[in-house]
Amino acid sequence: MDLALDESQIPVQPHRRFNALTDEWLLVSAERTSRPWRGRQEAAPPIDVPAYDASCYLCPGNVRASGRQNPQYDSTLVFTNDFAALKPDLPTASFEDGLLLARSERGTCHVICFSPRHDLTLSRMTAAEARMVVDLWSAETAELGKSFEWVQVFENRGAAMGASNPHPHGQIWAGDSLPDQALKEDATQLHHFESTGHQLLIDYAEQEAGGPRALAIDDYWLVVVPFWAAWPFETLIIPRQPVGRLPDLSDGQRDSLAKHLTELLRGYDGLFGEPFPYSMGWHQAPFDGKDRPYWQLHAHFYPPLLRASVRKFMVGYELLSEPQRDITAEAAADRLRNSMRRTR
Ligand code: H2U
Ligand code: ZN
Repeated sequence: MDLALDESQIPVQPHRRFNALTDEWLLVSAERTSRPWRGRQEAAPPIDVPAYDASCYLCPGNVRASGRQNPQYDSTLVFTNDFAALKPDLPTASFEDGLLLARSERGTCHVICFSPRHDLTLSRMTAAEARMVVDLWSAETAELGKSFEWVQVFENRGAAMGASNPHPHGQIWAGDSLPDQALKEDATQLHHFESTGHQLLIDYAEQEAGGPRALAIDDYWLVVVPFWAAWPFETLIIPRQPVGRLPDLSDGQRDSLAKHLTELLRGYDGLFGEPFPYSMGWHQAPFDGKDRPYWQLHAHFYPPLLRASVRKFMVGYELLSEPQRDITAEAAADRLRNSMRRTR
């Protein structure tokens, strides 16, 4: 028998949820977190980080691995990654032989420092300081969008996510092709726009506003644990008006975003009482000269921790079949909302 449930009746027993943004399913098997864990424990993040570290390649005035010297910057800094994964000056080339296909990819990689202070984190910045990061993300996007189709702004924070240095920094990679995640979101957003005349994420934000997964909301933004979250404390930040790209954000939207960002990140840090590792990044409309009214700007936060010092591994079933999560999105939202309240 197939029962049509209303939302409050969604079972805690194993079920699958659909990710409308990527057109993928995931398995939710709540209440497995009480199982014993004898595996790897993440190292506690370093405490007593100094405001300036002479051996840090991001601190003002220091010399990087390439031998280049950072200026004595006093707010933010951008430089081309000394070990860039993408290079701008490449001849286009391709290789094809039966099922084997390869194409050259032109692009560039920037490193951005959020602050000269080695010991700060985005979570502990004032809203005014975080606003400078929002402005930097936007300016970099506008600049790189002149030359490249896809501009990926992101931050890896914490050793658990492979960040190489505690100095607050992020990266921007820009390239000529739409990567896989972009292609999936492009297709779902286009389909939704063609069939309804609305942006998919505007409709989604409308549906989540004030609901059990909403973490914060104002006239400009919704912060939410998505219904389809795969990582334990995954979140989405969505502007509530149509916005295609970071440079399109108004002054009011930027100020509000800076406040939401710091509040969310402090909530993350408060969850287990330690700096919370994560990968975050912005998805925005491609820059290929085409009109993309169906694209809605948004940020994904993918933190790996399930419990203090215990990370969720996307292995086994997740790698071979589909993602699986151990606590419901609603339970995660409750805990994160409470932590945000405590740390505000
Ligand atoms: P992550 O911490 O997210 O790895 O970012 C740091 C980046 O900084 C990394 O991509 C670059 C690395 O290549 N880097 C430099 O460009 N110059 C250096 O002197 C060291 C690290
Ligand atoms: Zn530093």
